[in-house]
Amino acid sequence: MVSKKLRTRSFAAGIAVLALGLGACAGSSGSGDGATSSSGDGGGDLISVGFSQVGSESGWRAANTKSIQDTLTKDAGFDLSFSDAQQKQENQIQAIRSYIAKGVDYIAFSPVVESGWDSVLEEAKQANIPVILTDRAVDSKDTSLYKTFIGSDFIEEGKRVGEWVSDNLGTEPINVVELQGTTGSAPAIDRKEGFADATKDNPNIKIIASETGNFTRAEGKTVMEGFLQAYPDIDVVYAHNDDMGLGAIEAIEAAGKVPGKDIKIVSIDGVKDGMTALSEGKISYIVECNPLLGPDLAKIIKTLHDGGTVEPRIVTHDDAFDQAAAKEALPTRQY
Ligand code: GYE
Repeated sequence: MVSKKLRTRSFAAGIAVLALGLGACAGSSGSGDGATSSSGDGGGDLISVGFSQVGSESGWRAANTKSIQDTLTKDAGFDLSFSDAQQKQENQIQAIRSYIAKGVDYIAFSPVVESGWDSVLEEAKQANIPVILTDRAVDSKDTSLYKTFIGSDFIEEGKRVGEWVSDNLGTEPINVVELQGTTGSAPAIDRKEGFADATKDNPNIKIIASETGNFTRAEGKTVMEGFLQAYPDIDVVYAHNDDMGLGAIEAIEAAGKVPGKDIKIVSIDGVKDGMTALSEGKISYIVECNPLLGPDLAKIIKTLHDGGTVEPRIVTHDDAFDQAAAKEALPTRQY
């Protein structure tokens, strides 16, 4: 699958990657390449951008939304239209269609699931509006339907959690339950795959149950309640994001067990509440997923607008934290 290949082709990290990703070539040839500018030469014109957000399901999403809204401001040269799809693909398709009808200069969106985007992306292409994928991937085979995909390497995130579990908890037999993200979403698919891959050769690790909690705290809690009833011998919870891990903590405590002792929790994101629970010993390990994509998105759009080109895949940098590292990092965390 083309998009899979692109996704696993990860480069070095962060800013360095972005610098590589953005080929500054204002005034270079390739006039047909994307950058539909708003009328005229656009001296003081704002660049209009339609952004379709997944929803407001998690702390990560809140930080991501804030980063985009705080960066794509009028002062910075953007006219941002923003919509929240409440985790529904049909709402996102509708929002994208409305941006096409409005004739925005650029469309950016974080696709709730991987499949089912070809026709609306084709419509954007026909309208000559460049599309930028942020945060999550699509599985469209025709990669000319979007200019670039910027975001984390989710397989790598799942792998890093799996490796930590294998090295630190898998030294004796353990039963793991998995709280998956939204069914069909790139981070749910990839984080599952990465973890499974990193733990498959350790015979001590058994994944005894895996269900979606839709990336929300409430659903994470409900699914964990079910797991606790069905399986008396859970050792580790692997949550695809902090919010579901936090929901699991509530369920574990309500069942009279101690999170971090009786049942260990590992997760992905590194949002404030997750990092706080980590520093308190309730979570054991978190791999970060950087939500601050606004500045990079702004740079990509400006580059395209100036006639430059961008790499088809731009991977953002993620750290990882154990309990001691979380204590140290918390005071200066931005989100
Ligand atoms: O990890 C989760 C959010 O797509 C990376 O979506 C994002 C994920 C994030 O709901 O908290």
